[in-house]
Amino acid sequence: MKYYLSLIAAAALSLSACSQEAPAPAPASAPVASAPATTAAPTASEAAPTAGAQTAACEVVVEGNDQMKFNTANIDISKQCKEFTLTLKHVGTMPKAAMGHNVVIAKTADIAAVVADGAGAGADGDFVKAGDTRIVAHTKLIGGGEETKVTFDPAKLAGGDYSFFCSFPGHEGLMHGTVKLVD
Ligand SMILES: [Cu+2]
Repeated sequence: MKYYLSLIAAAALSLSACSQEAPAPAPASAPVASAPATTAAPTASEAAPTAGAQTAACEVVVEGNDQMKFNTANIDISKQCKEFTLTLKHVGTMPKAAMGHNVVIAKTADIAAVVADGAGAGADGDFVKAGDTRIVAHTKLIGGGEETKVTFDPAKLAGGDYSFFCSFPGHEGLMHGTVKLVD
């Protein structure tokens, strides 16, 4: 009985505390404010490894530079991904006409033909032949400081040996890597 009474008293106290004045919620907001702070920390530390551990997320950021290099040689895509987004960042400063980059995904065996046919499209055509069915996905051609992205269905990669590469004439030799579906 004593227990019940004290419960009721506590309830009454908290009720009156809540309904009466602002000071009651104020201390409550202090722990609330610290909660996002603690969740923000792990989020930030998760973000860092994302560049290397691409399998976890259904997206990847690939950087291209003025030295005609991508910053990765492998893109692993989880089979769980319904769609996959590839972001290309040109971290250099050279213009598109001189050092433009794109990312094209096609079968490794088709790279040479896709690049050769893409050359005719010119920079304005992203060095990609219009309607090229060998291409699974490709970004626009961009210059230094620019960024672009493309989203595609990873199921298209099933059962094949695929690569990503830049189809700017002369770049593929240095700018290519594998694209694999992983568990
Ligand atoms: Cu390039």
